[in-house]
Amino acid sequence: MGFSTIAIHAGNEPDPTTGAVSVPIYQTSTYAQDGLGRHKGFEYARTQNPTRSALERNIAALENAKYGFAFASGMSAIDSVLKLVKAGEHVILGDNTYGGTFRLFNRVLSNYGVEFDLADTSNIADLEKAFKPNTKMVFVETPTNPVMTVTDLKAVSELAHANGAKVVCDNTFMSPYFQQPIDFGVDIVVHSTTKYLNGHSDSVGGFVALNDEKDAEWVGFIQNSVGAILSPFDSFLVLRGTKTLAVRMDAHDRNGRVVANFLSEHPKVEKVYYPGLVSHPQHELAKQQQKGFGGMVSFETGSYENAKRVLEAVKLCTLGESLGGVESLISHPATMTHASVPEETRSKLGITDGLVRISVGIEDVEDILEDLDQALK
Ligand code: P1T
Repeated sequence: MGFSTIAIHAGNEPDPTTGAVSVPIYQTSTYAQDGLGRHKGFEYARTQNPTRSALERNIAALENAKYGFAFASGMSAIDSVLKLVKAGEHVILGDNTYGGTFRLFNRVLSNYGVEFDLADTSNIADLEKAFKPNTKMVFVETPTNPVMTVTDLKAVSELAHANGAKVVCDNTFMSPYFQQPIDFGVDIVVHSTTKYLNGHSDSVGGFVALNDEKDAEWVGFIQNSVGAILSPFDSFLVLRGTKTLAVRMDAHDRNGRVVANFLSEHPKVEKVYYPGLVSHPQHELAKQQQKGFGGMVSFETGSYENAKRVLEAVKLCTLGESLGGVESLISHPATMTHASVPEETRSKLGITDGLVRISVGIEDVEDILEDLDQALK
């Protein structure tokens, strides 16, 4: 079956009691039981909820995974996956991830004895040096937030598996429509469903997709034990979102390419970060591994003052955190999404004070270009 067919039908069976074509929002905290130890498979809504289960079947299918778990946010999904790692074990974290992911390792997990080191996962030789005897996991984002570095998922998976470690890929920027990491050997996929999967900037959520039965059992156990579950209403919203994922991603990709090309020729722009540009250092790899390039584009304006002027002059684009919604959003990574990353690391990666990130929406692209042009001028 094709991607759109799966997106529209997986998990979306007509409701067994009423025939409702759209999975209802089961807004209940508990379920009547027929007798002691006799129930319909639903005991308590932290543990099971039919709306959430439908979404879990849906996104797991889109990621070519057997198991899926929906969480209250992307961060709680990532935190739950990291509960597969024990105190005294080591994780290699990509040196450029969403700032919140770095903060989780640096300020939270480190207090519980989880060791970690940063490595440039796009450089296999660099990554190889980071392995230790107690390395249990490699965590990558590709393309990275916000400088769009692409990691070879097949090469990383082979290297990690040879060293007895699992690979986790944060697939938020691509969505399963453009990239299915499990097909390249990745063990676990995580998402912030807040972004493209939901797609309408009206829900915060996260997702974990995986194939290993034992790990899935543990992630499910953590989901129930810790309780950072996605609500029935948010599950409904994301389930509605994924039905149009393919058409939205195609539109983001079309506009993203046009905006990246426009910026790369603009006299006020020093550098553009977008894997769809032939000038991108991993353009060929991106073409092999991704089915599209998406709508995330970052660009260098040269200084904090220039960035501030652009960010405050835009009229159509909204200045704000987040990405992946139908509307264009523009942000300043250094002071917003990546403020928790030390300045030294930021400047090494190119997250300068002059860097601006745009989540290109699906408005008419001429209007986005006109807005960016007047703001840059
Ligand atoms: O915000 P939340 O749903 O908890 O997701 C966290 C997260 C995880 N992974 C990636 C790649 C992300 O980009 C994010 C959140 N990012 C933003 C809010 C942002 O503006 O970049």
